[in-house]
Amino acid sequence: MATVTSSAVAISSFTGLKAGASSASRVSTASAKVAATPASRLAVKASLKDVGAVAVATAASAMLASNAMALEVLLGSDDGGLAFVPGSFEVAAGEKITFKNNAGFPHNVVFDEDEIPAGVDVSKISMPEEEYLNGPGETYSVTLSEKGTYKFYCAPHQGAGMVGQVTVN
Ligand code: CU1
Repeated sequence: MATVTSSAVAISSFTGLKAGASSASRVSTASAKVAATPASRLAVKASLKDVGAVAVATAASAMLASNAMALEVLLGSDDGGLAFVPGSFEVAAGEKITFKNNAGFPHNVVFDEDEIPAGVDVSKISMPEEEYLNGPGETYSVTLSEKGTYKFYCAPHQGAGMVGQVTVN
């Protein structure tokens, strides 16, 4: 049972696909358990590629079970890396995306005005460049309604490679 729980957590945080608030709180609780046992966390990471297909299937079922659509992206990887996790992902138009401080903060989320669909106002989807999420667990949420590919970055860590991409379908 413990193994199943760990896998489910890894799937949720790495694909960012999940549905609803009840799912979110379950992930938080289980994340803490995983973090407390470094060995199992490593094992989960190592198996991520293998469970990728399962992750998609699980997320799809969860979404069918709930109309609430939301996706969570971690700011900073569990090992302290300056990255969005996942760094590249897809959402449905109108699906809420929540960026959540995980490690290595302060972070922020700024969309690149030259790398978003035509007609989208970059100031309406970005955090201000000089505004940061400073505390653990702080979030920034955005909903994208125009289909296309959007690129974004963390202003303080762009130079360190903290960039991401989302495709809205
Ligand atoms: Cu950052």
